[in-house]
Amino acid sequence: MESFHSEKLVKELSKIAWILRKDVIDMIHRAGSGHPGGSLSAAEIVTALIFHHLNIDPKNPQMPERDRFLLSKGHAAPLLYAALARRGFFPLEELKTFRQLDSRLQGHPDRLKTPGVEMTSGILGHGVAVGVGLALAARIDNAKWRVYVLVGDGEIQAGVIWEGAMMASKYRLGNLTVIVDFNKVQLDGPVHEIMPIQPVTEKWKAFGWYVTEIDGHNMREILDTLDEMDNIQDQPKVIIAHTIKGKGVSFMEGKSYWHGRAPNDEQYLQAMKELSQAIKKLELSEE
Ligand SMILES: Cc1ncc(C[n+]2csc(CCOP(=O)(O)OP(=O)(O)O)c2C)c(N)n1
Repeated sequence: MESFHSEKLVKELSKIAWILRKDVIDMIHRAGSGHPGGSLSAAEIVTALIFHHLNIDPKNPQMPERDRFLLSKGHAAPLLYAALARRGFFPLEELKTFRQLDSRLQGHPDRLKTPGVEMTSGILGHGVAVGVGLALAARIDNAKWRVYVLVGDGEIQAGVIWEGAMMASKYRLGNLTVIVDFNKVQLDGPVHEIMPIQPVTEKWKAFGWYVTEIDGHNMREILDTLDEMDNIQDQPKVIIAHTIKGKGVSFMEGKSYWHGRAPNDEQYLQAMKELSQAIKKLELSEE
């Protein structure tokens, strides 16, 4: 696949993903609860969407022609909030209120509370079906906006995901793209042990979707694939993004223990040190 994205853009976006990881760890540590594993795994995907691919406007979050991004795996809320704040939807300072009573930034996303949040989520499994509804609405309105849904690999064990998948295929919803954060680990163990989803590519294909598999931490690949998906107009599309749960924090990587747990003070310092080092490394590679 030919890439039209400059090295500068790819590096800038990669760096933002790492900054969001620091935000996530900071928010969860401050709150004393939250979900680091599945937030860290999706950092590049969410960055590519919110900071580049989506047609959204932080000054006008309800702009009718905006693209819709649905965080179906709502427990990754800290990542979404950090991205929205850094993109200018609300003040960065507000991230400090994550999970506090009366904060706009609750433990799971609430579309009526937070600017830029398009779907209330946290109860897993609903994003694909909601995405189908929105994609049909866009079609009825003859509107150009697109719908993107981020789901977890454990999440797609839910039956309603596949009801949505059938319907998207029936109506050939070319304006709908699902991204599976395929980090191989769910709440309390490996996905393949709890309820295998493989062969995942074949499953989506059998449901009538256009499927592609990528490295979900490779910014250029993500950007190129999102562009490629725009060229496919006559069927729904799914990107299987291979990722690492807890990506970037050595002691969290690949561990279900870190699915929904806050680091203690010592772990927090270690995590922030590692993430800062990753950012330094990226910056040095720019020179
Ligand atoms: C319907 C429903 N059942 C159970 C839960 C509790 N829960 C929260 S996250 C999670 C695991 C999700 O795993 P996965 O989709 O792989 O998420 P990720 O690894 O990306 O964090 C579960 C079971 C929920 N939020 N909703």
